[in-house]
Amino acid sequence: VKRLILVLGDQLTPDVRALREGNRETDVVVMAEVGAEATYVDHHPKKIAFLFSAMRHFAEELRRDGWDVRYTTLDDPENAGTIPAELLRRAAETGAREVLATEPGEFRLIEALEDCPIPVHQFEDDRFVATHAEFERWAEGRKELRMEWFYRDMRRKTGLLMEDGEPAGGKWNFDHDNRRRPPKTFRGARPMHFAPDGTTDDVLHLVHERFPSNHYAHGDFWFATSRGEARRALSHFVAKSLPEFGDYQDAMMRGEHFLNHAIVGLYLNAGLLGPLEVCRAAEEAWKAGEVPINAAEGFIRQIIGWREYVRGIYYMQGPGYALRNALGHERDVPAFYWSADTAMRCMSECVGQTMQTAYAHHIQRLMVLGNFALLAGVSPQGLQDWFMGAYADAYEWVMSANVIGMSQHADGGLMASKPYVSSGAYIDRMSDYCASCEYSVKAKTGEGACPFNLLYWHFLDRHRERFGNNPRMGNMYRTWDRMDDARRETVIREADEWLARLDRGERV
Ligand code: DLZ
Ligand code: SF4
Repeated sequence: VKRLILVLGDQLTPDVRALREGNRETDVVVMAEVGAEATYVDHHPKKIAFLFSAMRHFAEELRRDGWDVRYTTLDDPENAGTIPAELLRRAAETGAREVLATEPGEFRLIEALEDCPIPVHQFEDDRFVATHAEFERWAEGRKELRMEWFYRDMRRKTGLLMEDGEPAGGKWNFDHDNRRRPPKTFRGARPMHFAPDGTTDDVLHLVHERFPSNHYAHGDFWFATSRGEARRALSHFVAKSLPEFGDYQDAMMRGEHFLNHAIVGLYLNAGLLGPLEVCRAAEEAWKAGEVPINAAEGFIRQIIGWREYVRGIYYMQGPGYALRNALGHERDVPAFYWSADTAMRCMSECVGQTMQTAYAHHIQRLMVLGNFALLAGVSPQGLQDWFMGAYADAYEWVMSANVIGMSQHADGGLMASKPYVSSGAYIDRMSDYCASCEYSVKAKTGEGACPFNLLYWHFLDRHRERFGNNPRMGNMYRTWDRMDDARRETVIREADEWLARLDRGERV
């Protein structure tokens, strides 16, 4: 009997579960570029172009491997517009009565497949180190979830950077060495660029016509769009950037969009690379003496530690997680998240590079874009939608725990024991942004005071009931309490005035 095998845009792996379960002699692969997936959030056109081009290249690969692939392009007049509707159309066309699917990375789509009039069997996606059951077993009965403990289990499970059952180099985590302040001249090797081929050109043209974004940039597309290219990008990173990746991992420099970051998250999350092949490449380079342990460990931890951990939380917590708003934050995402038009240099740099490249690194996301939103009381759901659209690597399974949990503390502390807030001083230490800002990072109040400084105290003050007794925040509250009353009043009044200007749509 003929069955359909659904392959989604982020399942571009030859041995993805549904393909393994299927039969290439009798089954038919369904892939579709659909309006519903391309518009459920305001995606960056480079994200859409990357996925469509990678999907088209992957479909060709499958055909070469002997699969019958029914591929629907976005501009196909028969295009039914959604994944379930495309499945029904292909079922009618082929006579198939059943669909094999790999579980999607978003509950929205999992539910749509469950509701599909034709039976869809959703197999667990096993392109990850930990299974759902394994994560749940690990999490069960723990009062607090902390990535570090989970990560050690994943090191033991994979054997990565392990020597006779002990962590290589005598420590599990070398992060202490990775938070150095960057020298002024710090640059980094740029990620490998790929010239668009004919397939990518077609897609770029289509995306330009159909998704004429008035904020995100279309031009200068250089992402890898096939597995072969993605592997070359990985090798390039390991050779050129990984040796220096560790030391200044958290640094931010004006006009330098990539520093020594790998820019493989989008390839990993779409399935062009697998987590273990990426980690083994880093481990091999360390074994060969080409990269120091702090760089290899820090990189591998992002993948088998953090990436697996946020995924585990998403599936364990269920669809309600993304709706949580423990701090009751309701402000709209400020307009400058789409325009970069703000006097705050850190924000204009991070938003501007996002608009340009569909990429920003973890500290730009967490300590600038996320930090500001948390301090200003922006809706976590609004912010999550923004992140989902802005970044080429974004899907809900990876974004929810990062944005709702880690960044916005909207899960009430499940993921992080204290909120990730900082004043301007942290940004100044890790970047060269403040030197060219219209605000002064040194000024705590008055004309030109850095908004991060004002809003930091505003945040602590308005959430005193929740955080006042948090031992990890004791120092912050003691500092606040030591200020005299008049000063505290000035800070709060100026922060309120600043927020009022933001709400009136003034340039801030
Ligand atoms: C993100 C995305 C976009 C923009 N377009 C498509 C598409 O047209 N067809 C498709 O199969 N997948 C697309 N995707 C990826 C899906 O949204 C993704 O599979 C789900 O969000 C689950 O992770
Ligand atoms: Fe950002 Fe404040 Fe520094 Fe300006 S002074 S770049 S607003 S941290």
